[in-house]
Amino acid sequence: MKKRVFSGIQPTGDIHIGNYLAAIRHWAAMQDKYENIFCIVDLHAITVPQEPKVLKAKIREVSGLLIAAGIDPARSILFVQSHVSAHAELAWLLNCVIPMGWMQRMTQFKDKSQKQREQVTVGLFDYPSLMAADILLYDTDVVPVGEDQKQHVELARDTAQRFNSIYGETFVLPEPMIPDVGARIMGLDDPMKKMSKSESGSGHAINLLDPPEVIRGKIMRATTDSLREIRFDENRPGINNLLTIYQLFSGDNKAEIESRFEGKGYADFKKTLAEVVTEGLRPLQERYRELTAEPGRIDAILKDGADRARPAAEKTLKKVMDKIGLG
Ligand code: ATP
Ligand code: LTN
Repeated sequence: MKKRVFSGIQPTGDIHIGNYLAAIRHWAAMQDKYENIFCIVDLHAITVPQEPKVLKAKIREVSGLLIAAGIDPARSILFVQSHVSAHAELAWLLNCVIPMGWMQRMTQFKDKSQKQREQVTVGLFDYPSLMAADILLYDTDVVPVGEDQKQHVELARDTAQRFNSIYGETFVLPEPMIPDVGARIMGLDDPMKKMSKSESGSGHAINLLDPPEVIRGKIMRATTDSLREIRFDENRPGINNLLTIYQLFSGDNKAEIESRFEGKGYADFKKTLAEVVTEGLRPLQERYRELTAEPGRIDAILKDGADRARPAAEKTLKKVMDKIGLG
């Protein structure tokens, strides 16, 4: 029996190389080893304001990018969260089990609510409960995510444990899977901040659909330091981040990379990095163009995905309702 993988991505902003290197790339590579479900989490997206037309278009764009990055709808289930109503229903039931104090400890809520101030919604606070529902509905064993989502996956696991201890064995306990390298890609304009879709600066993130000249411009302008040596060093976050991106796109090891750039300047290194990133993204961008040229293809894949996900989700929901004494 293969273990079950579940992960999600929000259809907001532009998908960037942080999402790709820490999450999407691994999802694609793991497909044969596991049984996979990947979800476009539109209900999570609306925890902050979204323009309806843009949201609709982004759902298709993200789905297309996942397929172009190698997620194979024949081997993995790919679907949109709001197409399976059990996600919202289980989130409510979990709301009634999760202690308020657990949610108050979530660092993502603290960060995001500081930026949003008086516009913060109850949905943003409740985000981790919906995420726990996503994971627990499918008897998930493994949740591959970037470092920033570790705390949320742990909350899902704690919630499963708490529910099981109150109502008896019900949920499988999920575990986060965080990559050793590249679990937290930093912004190019500010290497102290995580690369993020919701950050607006034009030099902040490299997006998967950026053309070569845009990629090159962003990398050439990336913040580094006034030292000269091109070496992996966590105390030098700018150059360290760029080297990590180089490492992941080239597949070379750290020693090889350091010796290749010994005695070279930052400008030379940045030019080579821009080429490696451009070449690394080229096949994905070509596949994306082909895919979006076929009208209706992505919608058909998403409908099929939801139809395949729904029975498992409804079965878990029914089991949970029975245990609680509902229905
Ligand atoms: P936002 O910053 O707007 O919340 P996001 O960029 O974090 O969005 P998500 O859709 O929330 O994007 O995340 C999708 C996946 O990408 C998750 O597994 C998340 O952990 C991972 N991820 C996001 N940003 C980074 C980053 N800078 N480095 C590594 N992984 C990341
Ligand atoms: N919160 C996640 C997206 C997400 C997710 C999930 C990831 C929603 N539900 C379930 C893994 C499993 C994020 O990346 N910001």
